[in-house]
Amino acid sequence: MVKLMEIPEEEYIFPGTRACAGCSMALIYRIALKAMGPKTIITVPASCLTVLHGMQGFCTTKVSVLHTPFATTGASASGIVASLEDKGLADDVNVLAFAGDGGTVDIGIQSLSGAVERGTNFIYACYDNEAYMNTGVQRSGSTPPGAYSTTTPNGKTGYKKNMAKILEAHGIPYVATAISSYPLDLYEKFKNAQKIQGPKYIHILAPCPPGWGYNPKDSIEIGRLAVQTGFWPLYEVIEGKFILSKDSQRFIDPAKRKPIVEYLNIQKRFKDISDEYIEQYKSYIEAQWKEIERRIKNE
Ligand SMILES: Cc1ncc(C[n+]2csc(CCOP(=O)(O)OP(=O)(O)O)c2C)c(N)n1
Ligand SMILES: [Mg+2]
Repeated sequence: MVKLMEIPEEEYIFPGTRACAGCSMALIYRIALKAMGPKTIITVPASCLTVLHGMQGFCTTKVSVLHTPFATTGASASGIVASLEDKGLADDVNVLAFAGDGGTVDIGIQSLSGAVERGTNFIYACYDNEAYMNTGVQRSGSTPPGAYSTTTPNGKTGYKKNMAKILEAHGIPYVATAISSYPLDLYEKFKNAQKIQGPKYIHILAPCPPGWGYNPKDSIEIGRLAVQTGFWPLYEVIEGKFILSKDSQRFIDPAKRKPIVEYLNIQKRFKDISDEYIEQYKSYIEAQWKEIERRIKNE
């Protein structure tokens, strides 16, 4: 795994962004941009990430960012790549799409699917704070069961879409999951993705203090618990081969996993979660790891 000293000191985000205190999306973006380097063009739809960039006339990043309508991130990335190809610059410049869960798993899914199917050479990163946070915490297809949001006041019913699997089913050469609390793993995944030609997808869980209801100082700890309880496994699928990431490997042993309630109980959005839902989380985690074990054995 990459070492801390290998992470470039150069920052691509200027200090004083408009992100909330403890925002893990801002941390994810900071690390991803270090991995991407200066020759990168980013496309971003409406989201908290738009807000991070500042008011019109200002830009928080040292690299170029195109703000695109909510549903169009994938299409806009294809357009940027086509224009770079036209100018003979495509081998020299990275194209990065960066979108929230609402903009990815719901409203932007057709555009992303199309870009991927066209074979666009880009990285699409979804930072998943599990709701439409920028507009006041409305539920998305990525909100987990039992979570309070302003549109699910009694807790979300149903399930969380597994977007990494949906992208894997497109047959693309690189899919990964990551989280803000394991920054070296996150950095390495952006580096690994860059080495591969074609569409690459990274789905990153992004704890959100106001949306999830916890003290901003706990962002890193909550993200660690997502991994340590087995809820959020870190992995890569490279050319169809499943690789469990180092930071998740010990949780293949159920005895090493922390109880899921440790993750749920420190978030206000799960304050009224029923025992039935807690049992559902336990079975989900168990089934998820059985599948991971099967995949590791078969490959
Ligand atoms: C077509 C369209 N519909 C609705 C909006 C309003 N809107 C802006 S950001 C946003 C929420 C985005 O949610 P998500 O993609 O999860 O990103 P987050 O805000 O959580 O970072 C919404 C609904 C919009 N800008 N355009
Ligand atoms: Mg969101």
